[in-house]
Amino acid sequence: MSESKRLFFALEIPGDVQQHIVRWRAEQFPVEAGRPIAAANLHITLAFLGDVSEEKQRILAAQASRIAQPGFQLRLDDAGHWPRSRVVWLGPRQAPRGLLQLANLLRAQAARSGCAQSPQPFHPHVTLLRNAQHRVALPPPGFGWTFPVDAFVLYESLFEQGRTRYKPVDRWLLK
Ligand code: 3AM
Repeated sequence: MSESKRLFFALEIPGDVQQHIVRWRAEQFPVEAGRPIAAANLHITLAFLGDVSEEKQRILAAQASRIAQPGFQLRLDDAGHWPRSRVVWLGPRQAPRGLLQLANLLRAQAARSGCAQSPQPFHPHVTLLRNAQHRVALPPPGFGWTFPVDAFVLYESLFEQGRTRYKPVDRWLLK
């Protein structure tokens, strides 16, 4: 039997934007607000797949490779706190249509392949802090980073030496 991998589709955040975000995060949130996610792990999940066999990964990758849609600009200019999941996040005030279309398609393909999808509506976001269990003062409006999105990625979620690491395993261009 082949080994399964914990996988998800996501958008990358460019390295320079990751660095800007973590600097801004350190200024905006006190250390007790929650556990900061490492710069290299900042991403926007499009579809969580769970533990996936090699065979199912091949099917999902083949479906992903047939997606034909143009890239888009993404502006991250909103932040919030979800007390139930204890997450502080960064996201777009206005999600681009291309982002919603891509996520909907990947989530529908995943569901058809037997990867259960959350019934919650899709809220595109970058998780900034985890274990944010107390009320958090949110940054005043006025922040924001804009970047072009020209690809989406299949990541493997690994837990190594006490740390989570997201390893890109496949990548498709939007064009
Ligand atoms: O992008 P974020 O950080 O919100 O919360 C997990 C993370 O999302 C989410 O998948 C991303 C990469 O790990 N995730 C983990 N388990 C999940 C599940 N059972 C899940 N999303 C939905 N259902």
